[in-house]
Amino acid sequence: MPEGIIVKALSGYYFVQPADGGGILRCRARGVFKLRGVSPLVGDRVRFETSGGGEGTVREVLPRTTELVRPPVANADLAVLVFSVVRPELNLTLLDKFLVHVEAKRLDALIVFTKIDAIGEAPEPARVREQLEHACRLYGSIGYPTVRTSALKGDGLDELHGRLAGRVAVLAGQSGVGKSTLLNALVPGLALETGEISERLGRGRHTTRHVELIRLPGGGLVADTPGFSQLDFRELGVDDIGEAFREFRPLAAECRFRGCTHLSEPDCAVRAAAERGEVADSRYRHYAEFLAEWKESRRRY
Ligand SMILES: Nc1nc2c(ncn2[C@@H]2O[C@H](COP(=O)(O)OP(=O)(O)OP(=O)(O)O)[C@@H](O)[C@H]2O)c(=O)[nH]1
Ligand SMILES: [Mg+2]
Ligand SMILES: [Zn+2]
Repeated sequence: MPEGIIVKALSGYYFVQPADGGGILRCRARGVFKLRGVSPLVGDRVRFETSGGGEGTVREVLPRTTELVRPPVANADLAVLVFSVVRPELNLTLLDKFLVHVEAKRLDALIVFTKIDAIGEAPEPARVREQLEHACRLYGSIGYPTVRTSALKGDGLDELHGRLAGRVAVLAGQSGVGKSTLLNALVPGLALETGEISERLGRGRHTTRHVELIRLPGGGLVADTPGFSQLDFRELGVDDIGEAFREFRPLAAECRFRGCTHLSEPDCAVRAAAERGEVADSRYRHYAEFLAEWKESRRRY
């Protein structure tokens, strides 16, 4: 049976790109769910049958290497966290929150800053430039690669091509940060729908409504996704939060207590490092905030 990859799921149809390079087929997949209890996801490698006229049926979903719930994508190995430096403005709390989820799913992360051409239009451009410098230095020092881009001017696109080649990547970010615009700039001829920022709210208007996997000219696949900014920690364990903060890991071994939460225990190496400025203030603060949020969500559900 031929194999392919689901590139889009819409109104009960799965759009399958055959592995042999043929045209995309529109498939149903009812039997798969009845037989094996799996709902196919974008990114799934599948076996399918053709029934003529560009239609077919998905018969089998092959084992997944990874599985994300939000956005719903299978087999991704790289999360591309997309943050604009203006409109909407840079939000490091949200960035750290995304990183916790990415680490818990054992995906690699790449941080992409967008709209660098528009810094001059910010109310305080110098402050934005400084924030961006700081963020690149901070996340670079923790081990996350960062790329500064402008889809409008073309900055950073070659670097991004290099980082995405051969990967199965998934874009994640708030509405309006420029995910679809970035993909349009990366792929000649691609015309994903993009939307203006709401003047009143200063955010995007949720233009992209479904997940779609795009093939890059340099090899590799990238999923465009609907923007989101609400993420909770309900499905994570308390350890997932601590371990997600990569730079805490070597320090935590030096804490007096095993299982130290780094909040108020004596002889805590993480807190000491934060006090000395060796762990960034924002990172330690977000860690403590997320832990409190996690406790609160456990109490409520
Ligand atoms: N100046 C400038 N504007 C940009 C850039 N990239 C995107 N934009 C603008 O940002 C707005 C939102 O872009 P989209 O690509 O629709 O954003 P998105 O992240 O896909 O949003 P959702 O689909 O709603 O999640 C549009 O008005 C774009 O023109 C850029 O590099 N520079
Ligand atoms: Mg979009
Ligand atoms: Zn500690």
